[in-house]
Amino acid sequence: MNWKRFLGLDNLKEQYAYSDHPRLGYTSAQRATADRWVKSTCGYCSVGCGMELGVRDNRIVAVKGWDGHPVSNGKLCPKGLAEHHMVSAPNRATEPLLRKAGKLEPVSWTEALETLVSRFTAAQQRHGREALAIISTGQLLTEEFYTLGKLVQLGFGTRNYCGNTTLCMASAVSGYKRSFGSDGPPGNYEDLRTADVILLIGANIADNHPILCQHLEANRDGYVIVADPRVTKTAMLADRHLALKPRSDIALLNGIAHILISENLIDAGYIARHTQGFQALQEHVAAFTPDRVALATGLSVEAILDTARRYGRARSAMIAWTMGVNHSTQGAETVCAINNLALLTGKIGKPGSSPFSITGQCNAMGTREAGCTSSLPGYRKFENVKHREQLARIWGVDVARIPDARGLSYPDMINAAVDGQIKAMWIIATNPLVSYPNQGQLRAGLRNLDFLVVQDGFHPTPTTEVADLVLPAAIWGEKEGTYTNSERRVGKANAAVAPPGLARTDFQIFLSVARALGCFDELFAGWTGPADAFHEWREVSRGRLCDYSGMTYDAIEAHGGLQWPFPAGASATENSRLYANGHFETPDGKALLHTVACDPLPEPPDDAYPFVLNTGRTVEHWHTRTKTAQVPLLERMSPNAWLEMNPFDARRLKLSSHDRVKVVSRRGVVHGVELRVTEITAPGQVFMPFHFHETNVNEVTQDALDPISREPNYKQCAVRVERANNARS
Ligand SMILES: Nc1nc2c(c(=O)[nH]1)N[C@H]1C(S)=C(S)[C@@H](COP(=O)(O)OP(=O)(O)OC[C@H]3O[C@@H](n4cnc5c(=O)[nH]c(N)nc54)[C@H](O)[C@@H]3O)O[C@H]1N2
Ligand SMILES: Nc1nc2c(c(=O)[nH]1)N[C@H]1C(S)=C(S)[C@@H](COP(=O)(O)OP(=O)(O)OC[C@H]3O[C@@H](n4cnc5c(=O)[nH]c(N)nc54)[C@H](O)[C@@H]3O)O[C@H]1N2
Ligand code: SF4
Ligand SMILES: [Mo]
Repeated sequence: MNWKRFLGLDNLKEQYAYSDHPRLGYTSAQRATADRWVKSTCGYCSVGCGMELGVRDNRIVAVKGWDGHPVSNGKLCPKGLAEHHMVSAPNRATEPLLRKAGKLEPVSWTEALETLVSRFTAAQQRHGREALAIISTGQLLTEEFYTLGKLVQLGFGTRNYCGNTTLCMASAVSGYKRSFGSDGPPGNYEDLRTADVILLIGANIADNHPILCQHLEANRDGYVIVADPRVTKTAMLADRHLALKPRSDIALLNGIAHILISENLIDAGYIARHTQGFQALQEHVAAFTPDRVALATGLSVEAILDTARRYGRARSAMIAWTMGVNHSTQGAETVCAINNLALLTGKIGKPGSSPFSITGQCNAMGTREAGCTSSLPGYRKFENVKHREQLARIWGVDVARIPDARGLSYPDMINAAVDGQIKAMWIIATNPLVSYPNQGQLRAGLRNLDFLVVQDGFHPTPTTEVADLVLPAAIWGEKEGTYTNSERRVGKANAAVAPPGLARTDFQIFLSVARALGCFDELFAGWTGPADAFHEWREVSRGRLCDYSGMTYDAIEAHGGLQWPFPAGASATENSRLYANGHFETPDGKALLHTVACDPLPEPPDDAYPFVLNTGRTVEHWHTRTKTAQVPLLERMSPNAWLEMNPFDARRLKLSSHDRVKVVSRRGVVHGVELRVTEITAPGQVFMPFHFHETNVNEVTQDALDPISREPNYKQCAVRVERANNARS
């Protein structure tokens, strides 16, 4: 299979080179004559491609791939290639806006910052410190996360700090912690290039991590298996597609474990030396016979046996997953069931062998490493007194100021706002009024707040529009710092141009807030730029799993990124892996095998709501489209939302392609969606992308949460589909 041709990556360079953009006021001739090129890292997804930004007259006029970059070697996907178009888009936020008499009015930064501090502290004085909640993102720089974490935990003194990463990677984080004692993806992209068998579970990399396909393409002999209920582009590229029933992954994984054990395809020595819990797992999976698993998953016994045998017999095998696993009330447990397979066979920490979470946002990893959300900086644990003491020492503060338990998770904050416990909120670089599940509950929470600050690079967005205060932020291309990609590679992002109007980098905004709050001298004395935060963060990470202590900005740039752990003297070119020595981050150094039960769907289909609704993405758009809707080429390729339905169901409902339908759940309705009748989606299931706020699928999704990770179950809810009388109904 020629992946590049299939994905249309063959001729993309040409298309972009010759597409003029009159609205942005320049032509391709001008673009070809960029004055200078600035090296950077892509700011969309977690693949972390290297790129060069062509600059002329304080505009990024072109983008090209960075030849020889270890991740992307000169290639970029459609979003990356068009990334510069959104930087100078007309709807960038350019000035602070404060709601006065119901209307957002421009104000000075001084007034904006004084208002933020006085309203936040007033809410905290009246209702307790934890009445203030902060929701951030996976899209800031690590230096910004580190700074914000200190500001929130030590400056404002609230533990209620979380991010959109809980809508995304939380299940992977919890699963890693439960199996291995720490967060941290063990493998790397080299595994995609070298593994004998690659099992992708609920990961549609052809749309969502396109440049990873290049690594698979380079793996001439690798056998690719894709487990996804939908016939995604990735499934079409695979050697075998396991079109399993929604959320039957646990049955499949337990079934594979059963076959591995019963056919003696396990590594008994590894299990004895490096794991705990084998006996219980063996007893638990005994019931998951191929016949029963076939019934639970809808797959053939042959497909299940073949998958297990290939995985077990391979010299090296990788299991990579994304949101088809994480977006579930059993997300964390599914991750443990994946980790079980790697541990049973000893396929971890070796070339080509790893369980591997593919991250989502460009720097979701950075907030996991350095933020203060679900753990303390440097993967330290809130509940570990030694960890708190270490941090207190480095920061020069009393240990009592470092919380001994995490605060509320993002969805729990929304629920607490509905209940009246959260009174003030600061939302940074996320757009919940499109992306949060069950929008009705979110609106009820936001309505209840006394004060809402939204800090975004764009305005208006559905979320900035309801804010009391909008802070205009610089975005990718306008600021400097680091992003960590899925394979723990720390890449450098650079400022190529100045931000528009009065917009400031998030880093500078956090320092200004600290000054207005009066904690700058205590927490950030002498800091002027992100390099100061990076310097301190390196010390904080020293000796930890995510050790940055040997890194410098120059070395990161020179090598196209460095993978942690990177203590002084580490190799810049060797691909690093975690747990190569079989030692895990648990008290006794052993990994834990988990017994995972198959729970029913939180909202099974029934007569009134007969379809299982699956939601996700398409290659052209980024999340809530604040960015990609500004790029005409991407908009033209994917101008509106659609609902995929199998011909079998369409015939029954007397619907055809391009009909307008409404999607109805117990929580809400999406009106006027275009129907696509296609066998991509199986009978009884429908699929819709979540990018379009105009037809927002999150009006109908459910906010059932994983009890461990608190991640929402975005991938399955029960709906019915009806013909719409017109586009609005
Ligand atoms: N173009 C583009 N790329 C992106 C993004 C974007 O918005 N646009 N977002 C980035 C982010 S933040 C993320 S998190 C990643 C997400 O990347 P992916 O996880 O690849 O994206 P999704 O489309 O949300 O979901 C992946 C697949 O899960 C499948 N799935 C649904 N239910 C199940 C199930 O029960 N079992 C299994 N095995 N699979 C199931 C869906 O059919 C879908 O194909 O993409 C990143 N890259
Ligand atoms: N139904 C359904 N819903 C989903 C998902 C799904 O699969 N299905 N996926 C979920 C997942 S995995 C994710 S990650 C979320 C993503 O959901 P969101 O985080 O809401 O999506 P984005 O559009 O990336 O929002 C980022 C916001 O930050 C702004 N921004 C960009 N760069 C910067 C910056 O440097 N500084 C500041 N201050 N602002 C900036 C952008 O303009 C934008 O408004 O959606 C979740 N929602
Ligand atoms: S694959 Fe991801 S990191 Fe690479 S260019 Fe595309 S969006 Fe950017
Ligand atoms: Mo995500």
